[in-house]
Amino acid sequence: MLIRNNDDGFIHPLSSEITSKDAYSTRRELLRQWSAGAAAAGLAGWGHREAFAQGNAAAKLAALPASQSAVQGAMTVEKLTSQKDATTYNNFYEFGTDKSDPARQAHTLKTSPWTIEVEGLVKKPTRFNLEDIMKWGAMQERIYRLRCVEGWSMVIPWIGYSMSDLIKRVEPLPGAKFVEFVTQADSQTMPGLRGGFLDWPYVEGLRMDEAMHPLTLLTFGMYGEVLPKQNGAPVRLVVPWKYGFKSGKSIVKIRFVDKQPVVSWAKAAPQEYGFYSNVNPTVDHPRWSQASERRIGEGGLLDKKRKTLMFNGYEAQVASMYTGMDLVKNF
Ligand SMILES: Nc1nc2c(c(=O)[nH]1)N[C@H]1C(S)=C(S)[C@@H](COP(=O)(O)O)O[C@H]1N2
Ligand SMILES: [Mo]
Repeated sequence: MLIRNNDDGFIHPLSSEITSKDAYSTRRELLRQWSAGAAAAGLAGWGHREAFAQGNAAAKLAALPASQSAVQGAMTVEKLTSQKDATTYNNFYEFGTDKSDPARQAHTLKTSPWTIEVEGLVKKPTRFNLEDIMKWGAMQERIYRLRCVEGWSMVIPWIGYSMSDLIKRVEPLPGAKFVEFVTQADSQTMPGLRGGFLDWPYVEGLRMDEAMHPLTLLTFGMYGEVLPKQNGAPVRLVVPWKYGFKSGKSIVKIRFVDKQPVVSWAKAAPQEYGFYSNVNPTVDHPRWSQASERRIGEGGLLDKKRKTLMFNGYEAQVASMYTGMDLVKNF
């Protein structure tokens, strides 16, 4: 069945109703349209981001080749958010709390050399070079929605491999029940560390089965290129069925632990941000509803809203991990 998108007349099939080959060519077409139409999609009121994009046109990022992903749910065919929007409207509190801060300030982040320390309940705790880690899985492109807890969302072609590839490689011990992700905290290069309400470093965590889920992406790139600094270079997580803050950027440590880690947002405001943070439109944030979201690039200031889907639309793939759990209590 062909669905007509009311906003722009763009026609796209439901991913469940097409073969993956069709999905891929449709996706290619999307990519083509996206690159052709990115400038035209620029919206009034977003001028500072336009200015940024123009001012930094010279900052070319390296291409990151990737193949099509066969993982279920990774082939969502939806109109992509423009690369400009995805790289200039960001949350990365280490570089400031305004959405335009990371794009303006993250250029100071030093991403090379980069190492990740694998610690805790693993066979052999080791510090690895990014270049080595990048070889532990086949780079795949995956189109995931990312929904921020604040009520906006984007559709981004990420590049990486399943976190499970790394986990298998480092051989966690049976006692490892959770994985903690510690991100970079360098007061020399990250102006946001001086102020702010979060304890640094920014820490996130997943239960082992969540971390092992094939959709959980250890992410090195987006839009065919390595990650821009404001999007969490050189390596971040993307957990598509959880609110955006679970997807830690610029990871420096991966720690296997036996107890549920104390994660940054839950520590800062435990009534507002739980450990699980699954996208759940039926559980309101204490200060706002989570029933709908604004897709960045759609409607702009007119604030067109779309209904937020359970598990951000990945219910078929992930719901079974939470059977028997009270998702209102475990928010
Ligand atoms: N280290 C770090 N990672 C982070 C954040 C942050 O402030 N610091 N913000 C999170 C939030 S709230 C969101 S919504 C996503 C946004 O990712 P994007 O800006 O690349 O879209 O990154 C997440 N990862
Ligand atoms: Mo967020």
